[in-house]
Amino acid sequence: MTVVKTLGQFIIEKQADFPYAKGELSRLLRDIGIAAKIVNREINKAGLVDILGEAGTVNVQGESQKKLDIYANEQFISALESGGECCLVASEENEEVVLLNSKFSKNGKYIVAIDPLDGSSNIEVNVAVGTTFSIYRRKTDVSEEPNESDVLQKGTEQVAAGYIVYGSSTMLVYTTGKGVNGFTLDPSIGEFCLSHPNMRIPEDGTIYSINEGYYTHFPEGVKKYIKYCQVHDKETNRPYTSRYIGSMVADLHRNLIRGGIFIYPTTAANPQGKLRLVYECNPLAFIIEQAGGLATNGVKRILDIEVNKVHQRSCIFIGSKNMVLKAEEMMREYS
Ligand code: AHM
Ligand code: MG
Repeated sequence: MTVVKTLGQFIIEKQADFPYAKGELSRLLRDIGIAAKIVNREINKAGLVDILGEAGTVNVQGESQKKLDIYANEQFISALESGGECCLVASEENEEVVLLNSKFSKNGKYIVAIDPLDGSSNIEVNVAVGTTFSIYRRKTDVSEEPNESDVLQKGTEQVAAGYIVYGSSTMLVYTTGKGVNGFTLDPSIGEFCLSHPNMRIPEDGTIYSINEGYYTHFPEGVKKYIKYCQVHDKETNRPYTSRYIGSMVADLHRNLIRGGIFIYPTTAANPQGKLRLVYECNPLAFIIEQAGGLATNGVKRILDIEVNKVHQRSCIFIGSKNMVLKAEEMMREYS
């Protein structure tokens, strides 16, 4: 008989890794898992119930429509607020940080940074999307009101991080700094079940993921690396395969399992890079490092970058160790 281990069971079991833990982080992770299931349900029926319209417009039933990214934002925030362990949320959907004021959450010890629905433009065409999240300890004292300064912590300060990929099946992958584990949602029992224990990213991969449409504006080092990926060389399995979904979580999830590199460099439209450091790059960098890979901005480790703004952007080179090292080498040499 195959024994199924649910996310809830796994989290409780892992609490033993933290002897002084009171279960607060475990409850917080559980709350995120609950919101993920609700968001997943909505994504699955998106094509059926006509909620794909622009925010603020009215659907045929006369109800006001919400885009799924706004819906997802509300679901995660409300799950965190009722869960009571998180006092403040920084979200891609909110310009300002959101204070959670319920009786329990205002004393919560944690803060969460989240992109509730990354790659949301892909929903209309039935392509995978994702959620990324980071959990930090609150820095302000409980006697004060938590504020933006609580979010301005380096990636190395993350207590836990993860992503959810809503794909051909829905998966939640997370780390608390002791390896990476992946759970697949079994819709028949409504639970995330451990399906990918102790995930490791291959040190060498054969996939490179980058939007080559912006090629002419890439830094010289990136152009050289792309050319390197395309050159024929039997020994290193080149040319590599190019795969780009346009949902960072989905691209990264595939590369984590198969081995590969994802790059979003500086471009003309995004001279600092497009992706957001706090809730997109840092959680994924934590996961990938914990799985044995690397994440840099071309010269510096992502997790060591100073955070000055909640919505700060960064360029990113992330994935299999030897591929990221090679790309970095080219950035040093040519950019
Ligand atoms: P979003 O947060 O507005 O959805 O943008 C983030 C997404 C990533 O998932 C993806 O890798 C990237 O934007 C794609 O951007 P581009 O179309 O410029 O390649
Ligand atoms: Mg995003």
